[in-house]
Amino acid sequence: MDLKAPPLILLLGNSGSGKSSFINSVTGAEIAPVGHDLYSLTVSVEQYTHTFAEGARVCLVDTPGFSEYNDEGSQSDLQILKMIAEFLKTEHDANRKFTGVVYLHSINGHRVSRMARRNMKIFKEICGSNSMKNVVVITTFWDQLSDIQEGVAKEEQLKIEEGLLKELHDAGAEFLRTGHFEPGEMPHDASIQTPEQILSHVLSRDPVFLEIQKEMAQGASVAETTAGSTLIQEMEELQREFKQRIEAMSSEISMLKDVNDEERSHRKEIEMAAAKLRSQVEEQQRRMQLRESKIPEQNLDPVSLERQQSQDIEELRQQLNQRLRIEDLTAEISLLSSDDEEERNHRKELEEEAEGLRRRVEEWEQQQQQLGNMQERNSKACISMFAKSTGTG
Ligand SMILES: Nc1nc2c(ncn2[C@@H]2O[C@H](COP(=O)(O)OP(=O)(O)OP(=O)(O)O)[C@@H](O)[C@H]2O)c(=O)[nH]1
Ligand SMILES: [Mg+2]
Repeated sequence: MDLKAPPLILLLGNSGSGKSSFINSVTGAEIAPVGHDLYSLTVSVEQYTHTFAEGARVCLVDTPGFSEYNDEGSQSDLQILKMIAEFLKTEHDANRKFTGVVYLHSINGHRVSRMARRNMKIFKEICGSNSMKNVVVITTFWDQLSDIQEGVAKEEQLKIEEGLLKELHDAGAEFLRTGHFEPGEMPHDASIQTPEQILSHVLSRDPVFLEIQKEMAQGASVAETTAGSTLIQEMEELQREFKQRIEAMSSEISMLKDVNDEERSHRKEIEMAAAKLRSQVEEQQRRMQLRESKIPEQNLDPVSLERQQSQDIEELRQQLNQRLRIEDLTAEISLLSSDDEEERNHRKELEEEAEGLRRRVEEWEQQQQQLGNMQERNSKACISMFAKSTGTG
């Protein structure tokens, strides 16, 4: 082992938990790119060496964070784990152990999402139970809490709830609090420390190899490590859920199509009835006009004239009723048309969502396939190496 190499500190945590910001605060320089909102900024594993005033050095390893808020997972989570695992394997091969493994978690989030729980599980599996004494959980964003008790309660939940960070806490991992502070500014509560203060805690431990390093050193591919198989299992579970959702959406889409067909034929019937009424009204109008035009030529006696007038009144009444009926039918048609449009839009939305889900499932399947191929290649390489070393190849 290179005795001059500075102690290694690995930073892990969800995207946006503040890993890069932590490094920038310690080094006092904007060297690690910092993200905004929910977009992951760090895209690769990067090492930053910092020299303290007294000359000691430390190497901080920044990593891209897993998705936390998107409960549908992210296809890149698998690539991120692969990137981190491969870096850790290289460090193992160079006999470089980790003095500290830090898990950053924002105390300011609304709830611990399903993805955040999964990420905590993967973190525990990356470390393994033998490196717990080197693990430090740092909760960030304490500067943003108006009520510190709110953060204390959330931190307590992380420590005691099964499936969160209980195992780390029970195994003796230290929990520390930090936030953003201006240079020289001291935190508003004694329990909160600046990143620089925190780092001195982390540096006092004996370096260790992490579980995932040991697993990979024994020949496991990323997918075969405990953390890798948990991630793949979770993604398979999500794939199953997506497929179920696609099925449910498809049956809703075809139901909407049936309803639309029914409504279309109903609308056609109404339109035909309205057209028939309209032509009847036109026919009556024509007859009345014809009659009116003939009146001066006819020399009707008073009785015939009265009969003629009451006949006209009756026809006018009928015309009025038919006009009202046509108006009703026209209103019904336009109502049906607007419903139709709403349903068409709804169906379009469903179709688009289902298509998106289908694409993601396909992407995952491709990724898993690639991992499978990789595994196969690794196994073949191992067999051929074994054959060469035993002289049987
Ligand atoms: N107020 C406050 N803001 C923080 C804190 N930590 C991080 N931020 C902000 O949160 C955002 C994300 O921070 P990053 O340091 O990029 O987070 P990250 O963990 O490196 O994220 P990825 O690179 O995506 O994995 C940035 O806008 C930071 O300024 C904190 O403790 N307090
Ligand atoms: Mg980052």
